[in-house]
Amino acid sequence: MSLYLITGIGGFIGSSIARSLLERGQQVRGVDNFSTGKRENISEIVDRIDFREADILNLDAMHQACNGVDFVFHEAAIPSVPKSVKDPLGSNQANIDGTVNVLVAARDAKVKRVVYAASSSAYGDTPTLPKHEEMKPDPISPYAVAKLASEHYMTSFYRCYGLETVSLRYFNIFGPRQDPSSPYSGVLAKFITSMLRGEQPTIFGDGEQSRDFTYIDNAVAANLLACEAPKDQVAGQVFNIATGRRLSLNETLQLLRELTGYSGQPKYGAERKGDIKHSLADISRAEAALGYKPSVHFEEGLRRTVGWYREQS
Ligand code: UD2
Repeated sequence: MSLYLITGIGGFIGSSIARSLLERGQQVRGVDNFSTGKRENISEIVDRIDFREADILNLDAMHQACNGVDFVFHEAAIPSVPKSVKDPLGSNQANIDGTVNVLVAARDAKVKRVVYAASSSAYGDTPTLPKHEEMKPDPISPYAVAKLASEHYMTSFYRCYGLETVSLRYFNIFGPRQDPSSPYSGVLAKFITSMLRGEQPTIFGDGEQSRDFTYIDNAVAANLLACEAPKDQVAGQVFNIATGRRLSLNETLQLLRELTGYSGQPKYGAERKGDIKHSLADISRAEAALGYKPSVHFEEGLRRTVGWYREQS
């Protein structure tokens, strides 16, 4: 049995990793300051984990959290493109300074490996599709810059201190428990919950922008594989985690009309600043090095997600 630390355990992705580890009989410790995470995401598991309310910007708390830990999943972040455009300093602190704190604490505690929640936003709007890891990054938003900087810190800590790190570039992860309630929430959580309420969803731009939407179970599986993969294949490296297929928002909305029963039309608004047009991943590197294969395809993930939000409402 290993001890895993999850930063951002109250978040949608962190709490999903925690549940999966508990199902496998592993020991879980988690930290969250609930700036974006939610207590209800861990309410049903809180008595089976070692939970500490703490901010990743508190280095002492991170040192204590890393004590005795085998693996760290660093999921804590302020995860939003538009929020970072509005508040670049806040994004920089949480998404870069916070990462360096976690890395210093993990290095000092001699953690075996740190797996990091990187972002597809690092690629920016370069026209080449699909995006593969050898491409030169071209981040647009402060959020994308911060996520890319933290990837570089991951690699730097492997090179300078020998701390094994793996960066997983998530492509628009979605699924149950993703927070729909903030103006900065992920588009699918917002669309699904408003359509289930019979309310009109808003598309920013013409709706022809596309994403490689990735169901949460695929991301969780990738994280577990990233801990198990041999060091010489993964340490200090970056991997796309996605499905290798993209859909436009207009196409997605059509699928959601069938799944939610919402028959109205969307409202079209102004394009969002810092947004990118198309996103699609080449996942061959993750397949080869991690043995990653997306097991839940988009439509099935969407069906499960709509089912979950419907149960909640
Ligand atoms: C970026 C990253 C993603 C993850 C995420 C964290 C890319 C391609 N993806 O997601 O991997 O790191 O940041 O937040 O950079 N939209 C609407 N209506 C709404 C809400 C959003 O039309 O009510 C549009 C939005 O303008 C964008 C698309 O939906 O074109 C997706 O937006 P998002 O906020 O769900 O995710 P995105 O792509 O910024």
